[in-house]
Amino acid sequence: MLRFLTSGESHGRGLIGIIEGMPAGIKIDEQDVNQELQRRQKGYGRGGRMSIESDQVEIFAGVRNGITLGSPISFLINNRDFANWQDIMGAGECSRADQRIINRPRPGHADLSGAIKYNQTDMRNILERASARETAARVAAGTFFKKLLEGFNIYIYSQVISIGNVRAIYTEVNPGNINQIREAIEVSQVRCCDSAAEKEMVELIDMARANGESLGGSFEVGAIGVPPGLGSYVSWDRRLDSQIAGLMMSIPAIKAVEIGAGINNTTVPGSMVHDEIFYDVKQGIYRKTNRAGGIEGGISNGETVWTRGYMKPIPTLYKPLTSVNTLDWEEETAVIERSDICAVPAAAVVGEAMLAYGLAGAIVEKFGSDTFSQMQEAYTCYRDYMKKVWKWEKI
Ligand code: EPS
Repeated sequence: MLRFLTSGESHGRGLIGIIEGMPAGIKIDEQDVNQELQRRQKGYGRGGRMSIESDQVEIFAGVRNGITLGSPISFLINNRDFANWQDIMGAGECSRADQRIINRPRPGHADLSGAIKYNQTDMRNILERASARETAARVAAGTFFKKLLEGFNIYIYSQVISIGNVRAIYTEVNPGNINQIREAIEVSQVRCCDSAAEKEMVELIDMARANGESLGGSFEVGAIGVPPGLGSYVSWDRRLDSQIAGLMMSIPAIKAVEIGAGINNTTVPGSMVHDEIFYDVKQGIYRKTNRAGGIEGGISNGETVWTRGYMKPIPTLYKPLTSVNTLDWEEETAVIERSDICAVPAAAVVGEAMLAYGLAGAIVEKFGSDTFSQMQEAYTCYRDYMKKVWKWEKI
C-alpha cells in the first residue's frame, strides 16, 4: 500500500514528508522535486511569501545514488521565513510567542473551528498547520508518484479553467497535444492555455487586489495513458473516482470536485452523457467522447482520467469581514494574515500531485510495489492480455 504523511507549520522550521510503499529502482533526484516545487510557487496573484521562499528539497532517506531503495522515503523543505519567526514559532521556549497571537478568526479558514477542536486560545496554533503552505510537501511527494507513473507511460497535466467569472475556452488534452498544451500552460501567468482569458484573469486579480478581495476559480487535472482496470466497484472504498474526489477535496480551499463532466452531465439526458463504445480492427475498442472522465463503475476504462477542482476565494481578505474577538466577544473585523489574492494556478499543481498519488496507489495495488522493473514486467503481461483478449491497442 502506498501512503504518505506530511508535517510542518507555515512559519515553523520547515516541512517534512514521508512516503511508504514506493518500489525500489525508480530514478529520481532533488532537482526533479525542486522543479515541481518551483511550479507550485508560481501564479499571478500569489502573496508576498513567494518572494521569500525558494522551495528546495533535501532528500533524507529512501534514495541512494539517485535510485529509490524501496524503504520509506523522507524529505525536508526548509522555510526560509523561519528566520523571521524563530522566536515566535520555534519548538523551544519562544521569547516573542505573544507577539503574533490571533483572536479574531477569519471566516472561511480553520481559525475558529480549529480553536474549538484543539482548545487553543491563540488561533495561530491552528492556522500555521491549516495553511496552504503544507501543500509544498504534497507537491514534493507528488514528484515521486509522477516518476512511478511515467514508468507506465502515464503523464499528468493540469490547466486552469476559470478564475472568478472569467472562464477559459476549453482545450481537451490528449496524447497528441499534451506536450504543446503543457508548454503553453507552463509559460502562462495563470496556467491557462487561452491567452485572451489569461489577460482577463490577470486584470480581474489586479482589481481584486485593489479592492481588498480574493478570488477562487476552477482547474482541471488529468492523466493520459491510464490503463483500464485500476480501482474497483467491489468495495465502496476501492472506487477510483471516489478516491480521486477525496484527494482533490483534501486540498485547502477546494469546495467542489467533479470527475469528468460530472456537473454538466446532470443537465442533459443519458444519450448525451454516456460514452458510446466502438471497435475497428486497427484501433481495437475506442470511444469518441470521454464525459465519464476515464472512469466507469469505479474502474478506469482506458480513457484519459480527468477531474476538476473548484476553489473558494482565499479566506484572508485585506478588506476583512466581520468576526468576533474571542477575548471579549466584541464584534471586530477578522485578522489580516499575509496571503495570496488568487492561488488557483498553485492549487492546480497541487492537484497534479494528489491525482498522481491516487493513480500511483492504484498501480501499486494492481501491479505490486517491491521492484519497479518487476512491476513493469507485470504491466507488460497485462498489456498483452488486453491486446489479445480485449483487442486493446491504446496502451
Ligand atoms: C502559502 C504560504 C502562506 C500563505 C498562503 C500560501 O504563507 P504566509 O502565511 O507566510 O503568507 O501565503 O497560504 C494561504 C493563503 C492560506 O490561506 O493558507 C504557500 O506556501 O502556498
